[in-house]
Amino acid sequence: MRIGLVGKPNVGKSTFFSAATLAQVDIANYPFCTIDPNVGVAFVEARLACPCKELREKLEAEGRLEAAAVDDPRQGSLCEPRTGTCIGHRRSVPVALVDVAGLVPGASEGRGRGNAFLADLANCDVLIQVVDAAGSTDLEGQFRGALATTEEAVESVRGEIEFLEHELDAWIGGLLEDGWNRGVRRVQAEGEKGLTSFIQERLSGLGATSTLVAQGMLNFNAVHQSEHQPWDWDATSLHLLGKCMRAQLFPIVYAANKMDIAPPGVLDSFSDRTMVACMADMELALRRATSSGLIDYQSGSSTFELQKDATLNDAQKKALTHMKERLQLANGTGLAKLLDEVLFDQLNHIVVYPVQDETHWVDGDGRVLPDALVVPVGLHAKALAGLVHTDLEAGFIRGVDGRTRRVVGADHEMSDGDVLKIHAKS
Ligand SMILES: Nc1nc2c(ncn2[C@@H]2O[C@H](COP(=O)(O)OP(=O)(O)O)[C@@H](O)[C@H]2O)c(=O)[nH]1
Ligand SMILES: [Mg+2]
Repeated sequence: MRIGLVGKPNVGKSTFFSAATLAQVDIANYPFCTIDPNVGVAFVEARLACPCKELREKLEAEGRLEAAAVDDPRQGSLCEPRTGTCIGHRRSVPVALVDVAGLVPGASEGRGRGNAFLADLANCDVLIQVVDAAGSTDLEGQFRGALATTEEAVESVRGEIEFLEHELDAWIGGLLEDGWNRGVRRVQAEGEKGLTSFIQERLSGLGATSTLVAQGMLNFNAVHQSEHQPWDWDATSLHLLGKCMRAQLFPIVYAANKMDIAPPGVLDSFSDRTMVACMADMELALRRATSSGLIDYQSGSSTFELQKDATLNDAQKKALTHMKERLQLANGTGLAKLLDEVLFDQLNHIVVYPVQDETHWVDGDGRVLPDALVVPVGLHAKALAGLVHTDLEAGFIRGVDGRTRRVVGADHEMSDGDVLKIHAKS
């Protein structure tokens, strides 16, 4: 799972990236991460409470555990996450975030960072386009002199959105057009099935799966009108096909950044898209103030507290008071909200907890609920086993639901918050 941050220069991508990936992690624990400086780990809070909440309730009811102390730093959490944290049963899960710089006119034809830009993009499952909701910069990222009106800002954001879509469509359309006639004629005997597998092959470098391509074809067929056979489709048809495939391969959600200096009402014009108001530089400032022990701020919150023992000078106090007002007014910086929407609404992912012992919810070493995996909704139990270990998938016998203790088969569909014990031949 990789989320790409894209957009024209100077919209705040790197600021967003730094803020979201500030927590230093040992990259070795995150197989999806490379050591590239523009790839990092962001933590997103699971929507449902960590199952360690139920575990605590059960143990307390049985008189085997005292209630958590009022000053418990983990606020009652019992689990021992291998990655991320769990405080007050709020479990965080890791996702990879990529700062994809280099969107310039002609990027799809190799201009600017061209191929490096496309290579970064190819590995992403979903894109967050950071846009300048204040309209403070032009398409090249140059700062404009005066503050924009609402109309100007809306116009400017619209331009940014069209610009990215155009570059992506041109890139994917180009990959399809290349050798299209010869390629498609080759599979003509297989009809629609041959066509979709041909498209999947052409776009395999971009993460095209048969499901994604099939869905793209459905959308394409619903709007495409041509009497011609696929190998005779003209540039217009192929462009439309590229557009439909792009929407499947790279769903885009929007971070309307620089909300602190944006004119009012800009978001109203984009209610047909997933767009969240953001203040990336405030999130970065708040997280930095938290790591230097000045404040206590939880990402996603609309307020923060000063640390009791923090020594602040007047300027710092003033700046923090100002930020607090802004934050409350905006109901948060928007970054946590956006990542939550991307992961759980746009990508329809869930969080599941594989364990080795269905009674105590521990692994072989007695670690409580060590893993929280982000997976697509409905993932089969056997496929989940494969995510834990390839041997577990190969030797899969059955699963046991940690709550109901019911035995489930290989094709059991996982739901959000499930705890599952996996039995496999060793
Ligand atoms: N006012 C305001 N400025 C921001 C915000 N986020 C980033 N910036 C500023 O925008 C400029 C460009 O940011 P940067 O992250 O380098 O943009 P990138 O080129 O898209 O990576 C910097 O001066 C940031 O401090 C924000 O939420 N509000
Ligand atoms: Mg940057």
